[in-house]
Amino acid sequence: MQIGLIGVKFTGKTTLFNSITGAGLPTGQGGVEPHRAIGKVPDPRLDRLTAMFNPRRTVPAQVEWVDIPGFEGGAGADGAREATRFLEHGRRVDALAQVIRCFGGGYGPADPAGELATLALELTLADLQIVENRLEKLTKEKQRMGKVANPLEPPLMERFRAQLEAERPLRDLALNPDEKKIAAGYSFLTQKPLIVVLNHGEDQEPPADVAETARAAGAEVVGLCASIEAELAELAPADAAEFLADLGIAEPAVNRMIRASYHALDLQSFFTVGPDECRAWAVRRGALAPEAAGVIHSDLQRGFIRAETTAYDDLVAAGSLAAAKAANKVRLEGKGYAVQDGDVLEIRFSV
Ligand SMILES: Nc1nc2c(ncn2[C@@H]2O[C@H](COP(=O)(O)OP(=O)(O)OP(=O)(O)O)[C@@H](O)[C@H]2O)c(=O)[nH]1
Ligand SMILES: [Mg+2]
Repeated sequence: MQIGLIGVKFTGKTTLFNSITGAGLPTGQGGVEPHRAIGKVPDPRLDRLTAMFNPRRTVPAQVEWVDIPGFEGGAGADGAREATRFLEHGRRVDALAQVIRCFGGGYGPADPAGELATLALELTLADLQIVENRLEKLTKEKQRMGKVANPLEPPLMERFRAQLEAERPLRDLALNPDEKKIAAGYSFLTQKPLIVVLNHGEDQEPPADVAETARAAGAEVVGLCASIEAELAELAPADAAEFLADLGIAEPAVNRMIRASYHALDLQSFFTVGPDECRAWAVRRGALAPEAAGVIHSDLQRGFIRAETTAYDDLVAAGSLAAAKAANKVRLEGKGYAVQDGDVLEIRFSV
């Protein structure tokens, strides 16, 4: 699963990318090629399990981040349309995280509402272009063959066109499974989950009106200060803890952003525990136990028998797996079990 950092130039995308992935890319330089790196998903529950099992290693869940070069937003939508490359990179990721500059300074006055509107317009126009091309093809097909291959498609594309012309994102439309299947073939930008990151100055609050507009468009909104996050990411753990205490917060703000992105991707975590390794694994929400087993190894999915399952809260309350078992909190779940966020699993299998 990939999350793309997107937005106009000089909003702090690369600064944030570095804080999330430790990539150490130069900032303030722009560039035209996207960068990719893996980022850990911070999870206090995994820290707690590590304290409980004292394993040889701890492995957090991971997602891939793509730092997409910024586009010119200053000239408004016309300027932005010249640079369509960022849209192509955006099309290839599973979710978009728009970084918006709320701090002033050397890059001129901040225009967070303008940045939000400009990107929304760009994504909408790009999707509209695809829908119109498709409708044109469908009309020709109808004229030539007397019918179209999939009669569901023309009315769906008409619905998409109306939605986009009203400047509303496609993610707002309720689609049935057949319609979802059709839409999936097009990688529509306004259908992707959107996280809006309001990058504010050191002593500022994120603008509430912009946050509200973004939420109304179905985005998850996170406020943070990327330069503070970058500083934090470079500190030794003890110094970082002191810095956080000074700020009066329990963890770096970027952690909230990573988790919001993880949720936007519709992912959840389950855990495996033991003396060798405590590990968090990313799996689709709603996944059944064999699919979760398959995230660990394909053999575990193929030969799945059952999953010994303990809810995270039950394990913590009991204090150990043995105590959880004694308290009847370890369940034997079969192939039809939908894995829940925080489940601690031990997969029984035979191949
Ligand atoms: N004051 C302040 N400056 C920041 C903040 N975040 C980033 N910057 C600065 O803004 C400049 C641009 O940051 P980048 O992270 O390179 O921005 P970008 O969005 O990757 O830029 P492009 O790749 O050109 O689109 C750098 O000089 C950063 O140091 C912040 O929260 N506050
Ligand atoms: Mg950059």
